[in-house]
Amino acid sequence: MGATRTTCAYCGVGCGIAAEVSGNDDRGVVITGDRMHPANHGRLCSKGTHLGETVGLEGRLLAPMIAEREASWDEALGRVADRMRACIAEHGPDSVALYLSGQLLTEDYYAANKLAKGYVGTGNVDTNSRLCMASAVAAYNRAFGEDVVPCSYEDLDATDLVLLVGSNTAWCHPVIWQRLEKTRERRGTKIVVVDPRRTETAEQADLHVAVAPDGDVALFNALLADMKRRSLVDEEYLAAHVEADAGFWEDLSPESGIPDAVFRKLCDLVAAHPRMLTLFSQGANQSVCGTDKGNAITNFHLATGRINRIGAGPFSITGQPNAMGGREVGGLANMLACHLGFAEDERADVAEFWKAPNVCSGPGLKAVEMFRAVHEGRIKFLWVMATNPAVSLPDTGFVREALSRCPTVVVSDIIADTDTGRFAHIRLPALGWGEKDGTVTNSERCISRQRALFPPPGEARADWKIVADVAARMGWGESFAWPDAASVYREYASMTSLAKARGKVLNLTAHADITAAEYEALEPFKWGGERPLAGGYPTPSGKARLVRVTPPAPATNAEFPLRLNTARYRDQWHTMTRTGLSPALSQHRPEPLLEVHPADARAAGLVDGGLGRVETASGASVYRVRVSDGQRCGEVCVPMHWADAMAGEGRSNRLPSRAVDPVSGQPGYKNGAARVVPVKPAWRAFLVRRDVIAPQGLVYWTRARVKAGWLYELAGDGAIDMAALLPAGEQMEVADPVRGMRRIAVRGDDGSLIAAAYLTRSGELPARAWVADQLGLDAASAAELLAGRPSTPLPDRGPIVCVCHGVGEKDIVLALDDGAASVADVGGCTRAGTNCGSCRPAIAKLIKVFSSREQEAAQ
Ligand SMILES: Nc1nc2c(c(=O)[nH]1)N[C@H]1C(S)=C(S)[C@@H](COP(=O)(O)OP(=O)(O)OC[C@H]3O[C@@H](n4cnc5c(=O)[nH]c(N)nc54)[C@H](O)[C@@H]3O)O[C@H]1N2
Ligand SMILES: Nc1nc2c(c(=O)[nH]1)N[C@H]1C(S)=C(S)[C@@H](COP(=O)(O)OP(=O)(O)OC[C@H]3O[C@@H](n4cnc5c(=O)[nH]c(N)nc54)[C@H](O)[C@@H]3O)O[C@H]1N2
Ligand code: SF4
Ligand SMILES: [Mo]
Repeated sequence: MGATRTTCAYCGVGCGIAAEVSGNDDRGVVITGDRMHPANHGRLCSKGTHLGETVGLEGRLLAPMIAEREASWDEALGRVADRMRACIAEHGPDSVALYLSGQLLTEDYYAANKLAKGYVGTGNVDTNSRLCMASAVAAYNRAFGEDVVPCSYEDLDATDLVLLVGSNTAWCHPVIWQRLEKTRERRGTKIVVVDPRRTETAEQADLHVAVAPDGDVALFNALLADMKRRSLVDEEYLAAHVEADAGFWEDLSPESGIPDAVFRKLCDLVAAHPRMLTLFSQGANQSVCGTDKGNAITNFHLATGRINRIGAGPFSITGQPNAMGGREVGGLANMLACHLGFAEDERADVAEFWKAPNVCSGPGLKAVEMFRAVHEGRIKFLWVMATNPAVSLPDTGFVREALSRCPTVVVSDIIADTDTGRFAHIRLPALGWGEKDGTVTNSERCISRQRALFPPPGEARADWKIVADVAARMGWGESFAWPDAASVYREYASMTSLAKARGKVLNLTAHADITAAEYEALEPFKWGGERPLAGGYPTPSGKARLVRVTPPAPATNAEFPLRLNTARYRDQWHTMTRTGLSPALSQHRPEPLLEVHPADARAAGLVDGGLGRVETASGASVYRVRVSDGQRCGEVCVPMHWADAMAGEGRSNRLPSRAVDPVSGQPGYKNGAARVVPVKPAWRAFLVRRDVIAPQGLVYWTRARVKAGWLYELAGDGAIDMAALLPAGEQMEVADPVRGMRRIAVRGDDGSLIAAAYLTRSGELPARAWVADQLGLDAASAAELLAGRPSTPLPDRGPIVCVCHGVGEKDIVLALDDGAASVADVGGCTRAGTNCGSCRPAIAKLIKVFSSREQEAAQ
């Protein structure tokens, strides 16, 4: 069978994939980059490359569930419709809410939006994109009059200066990063990273601006003030295409908030390179002043005329594979549909198009407010699709209280046990990546197809189909009678005529009559083209707007003196429901780390490799401490990924407050108030075992996927109940009561290792990798297992850097010792970095550290 061309399941880069299915029963699939796809031209990062490891049926939800019992679709759909109907009758349509996701396909989004806003009559449809790029959307709307990204990926190839603002591009949009690296090689493009942390992206930059948290508005205002002083404002462009808020120029403060020398360097770079692109992401958006940040950036580009030209513009890079599709169909609570709002004529046109009896009267509640309304009992029916709010919303203590109070929680997911699913009354099994069929829109407005590779597993159905089935039960079947995804897409494309008629850029009417065969063969294409705003701005005056924005006052808090940042890891995706199943992806960061500056660590008594608790006004969570001078003093950072399904601690959204940006409603995840305290458990242990357990009563535990099972890190006080941790089988044991050491290995009936636990109260624990590799094997002797290492010692490879070829940090240092001097040399010696390339920034960093050590040694 030939390869199927589809699109990656993960980030908003939207890489094309060629997938070759190797057999129908084991769902084996060989993944390669699609050379024909304009987003990646064949490149893939570590997550895309290892997609094949996450398409198995492990952990899948394969049948509808009512509470803990399997139900037929008939019963489950009937139950959902009955509850929804009763809720509307008793409490009105606004008591119903849908919480959607940028991981739905456009067709799913369209169907859900139509059901809620047109038929139920509730505006309470919002999406996790509220947590992601609502601020960028609001900024674009304020500046351009429509949510239109004015750039495209071609600009990455043709730019001379790139500012990466609040973006760890090398980890979160790796293929964009690789494209920028190529441009840098070719044109000498300069890269500036604006981020409080020295990330792997910042390590590679020509200039790292370690801005204070939320210092971006001040920085961009000062930058523009400096350009004005240098007469580099484009007066001609301003006169023709832009209007400024009253007092805009007078208010522009020259105070950059960063050290003068760094600011001067930045200004000189910016002055010298008119072909300048600003990519911004969560460090900009996830802030209580995120919309202002977006406008500070956009103001800069408008005022200097660095927009609508090749290689220039303010480019919001999106997170999820279909964050953009949701924005287009109207999945955000403050839009009706297809870039239309709630004006009388817009509502009337939508009602007519949908033949909808019940178009909602105005905007609904945005995500954080939506859950507040659930908490207060104003929303009584909540349907969550393709998102895990019990982990990903801020202040999950509150969110979980809300979920547990809600009379009806419906969850559509692909995974059986998610933190949110634990609160559901009804769970509906959805088709996942590789099974579903439809379209997604990436960061550059490029629409491409996701195509099915496997037949639907179990009872799972497409998300749009589940929505249509519920609509039918509600008596609205005729308007939801799509036979296939192509029909949904056709209806949506045709509906964009309403946007077109209003002079908006969004326009897919060319596809209003697309046939099923054409849809099947659909090639990636960009709505709006390369430079969608070059012909004028979709505002009444045709001009864009310079929005007056002023920097926020610095936040201080005596009780919680540190600033708390939350971020992503290179090889994990969000709440880990899928990437957490991949042994390769779990090697990079097997545990959630609390990154802290050496001075703050010293002051708090935290030690590298120990445990530390972060406390805020909302909650507390425990992490493995990583002391790092990549953090600014006074700031700590934790990952967003760990959920209760994966760990007993490290769930970071216990910590943030529910404060949001006043314009966009996006939470300020990246600048909270916190303090840290050391955690000193009486004992530490690790455990490998074939299956999943959830230990109780510990100070800390996490699990990470290894080839034949799971690796658990554990810590606790008082006695440890080994029996509760280990399965039945033939046990071997050593103990040293003086040092509080105990080691137990368990073999199954066939002699293979099914579990092993290593405990200490004061000493060291063995290295994890070899022990984890023995799971499921019967090769090692009892003595070796209890020693935790083979009798002929293997070289210690250090932490794994390249997950594709399993190359460790120490392997790379050896290659450097042998004379390797570049990332390419290291690749030649060790193969590290030669497959997906996601680890190349890490290798470059090792080279830098190594050569500076060599220099020191030489002096
Ligand atoms: N590996 C991986 N890739 C992903 C995802 C994933 O889960 N894993 N998720 C995808 C999704 S949905 C998204 S939204 C994107 C997110 O992609 P990114 O935005 O790159 O990811 P984050 O790590 O959340 O945040 C980026 C940086 O913002 C910085 N920051 C914090 N506060 C400030 C500030 O005040 N100013 C500035 N300038 N910077 C600040 C943080 O230190 C952090 O390094 O990634 C996508 N890609
Ligand atoms: N502290 C902190 N919190 C954050 C962030 C941060 O930077 N810091 N970032 C925020 C951002 S930008 C984002 S985008 C969110 C992401 O947060 P979430 O959306 O909550 O995270 P995911 O783990 O991607 O959840 C997707 C869920 O959908 C399921 N799923 C996957 N595919 C399908 C499908 O096809 N159909 C259905 N029905 N289900 C499916 C998955 O199993 C999973 O349970 O987190 C936000 N939360
Ligand atoms: S950059 Fe990686 S995660 Fe993002 S779409 Fe491409 S392959 Fe997938
Ligand atoms: Mo996101």
